[in-house]
Amino acid sequence: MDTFSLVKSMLVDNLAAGDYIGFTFFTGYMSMFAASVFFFLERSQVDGKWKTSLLVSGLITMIAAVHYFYMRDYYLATGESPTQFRYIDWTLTVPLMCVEFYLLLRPYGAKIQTMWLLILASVEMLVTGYIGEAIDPDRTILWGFLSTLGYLYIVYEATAGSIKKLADTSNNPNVVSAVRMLRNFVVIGWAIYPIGYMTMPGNLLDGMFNLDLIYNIGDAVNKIGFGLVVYAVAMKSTKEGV
Ligand SMILES: *C/C=C(C)/C=C/C=C(C)/C=C/C1=C(C)CCCC1(C)C
Repeated sequence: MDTFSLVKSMLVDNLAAGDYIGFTFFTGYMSMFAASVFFFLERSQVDGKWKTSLLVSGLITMIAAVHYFYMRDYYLATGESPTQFRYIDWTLTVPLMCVEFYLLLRPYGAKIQTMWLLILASVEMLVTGYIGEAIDPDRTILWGFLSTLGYLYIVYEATAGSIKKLADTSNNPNVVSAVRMLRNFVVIGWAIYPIGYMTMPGNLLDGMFNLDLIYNIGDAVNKIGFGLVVYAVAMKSTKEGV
């Protein structure tokens, strides 16, 4: 291969017209990248106690952007799901999303133990999901079920457990509404992932949708959305001086 075609093949030039799955890999990458720049730069606008939260928002989208960079190329080169990259990304970003809850509620008595339990549940959810997708695809339903237990624990914490209780007793309306919005992302936005998973061969929605399409949309909505909620509460609190 001559240098020109080599360079050309390295620069992804094979996004076919009508490849809407590839399209979402590109927009996922670019929107996540742009969101990171935004969150990092906006850190200077918010009060000191919010800076870590905004940093974490930016790290979540940045880690995702880097993985989308690779996932996009992997998908274009092979036409297959970049399952490994996907799960590496999630194993880093989902625990960081759990950290966002903790950071919001730390001033109101959130315990570090609560954060670790959320992280543990998210890792359980992702490890079992990965096994079902990549290692033991003959038993996707069993692994999907085990994964759902971890997910339900996080949903429980956010809707009725200590996260919810701490938010209620915080007496800070900004924090209450931010936690409520993050909870909605977890309950509604994250529920899109098991739907993607169930489109795998042999599972309940076998072939009904494309798994990558669902995961890509879910990632952009949830990761950027989470960051924007945190950004909004940080700006509002900074302006109001609370
Ligand atoms: C930024 C990435 C996020 C928020 C990823 C979230 C992923 C999930 C909530 C995945 C959940 C799954 C189940 C509940 C069951 C089937 C297997 C999974 C891993 C797709």
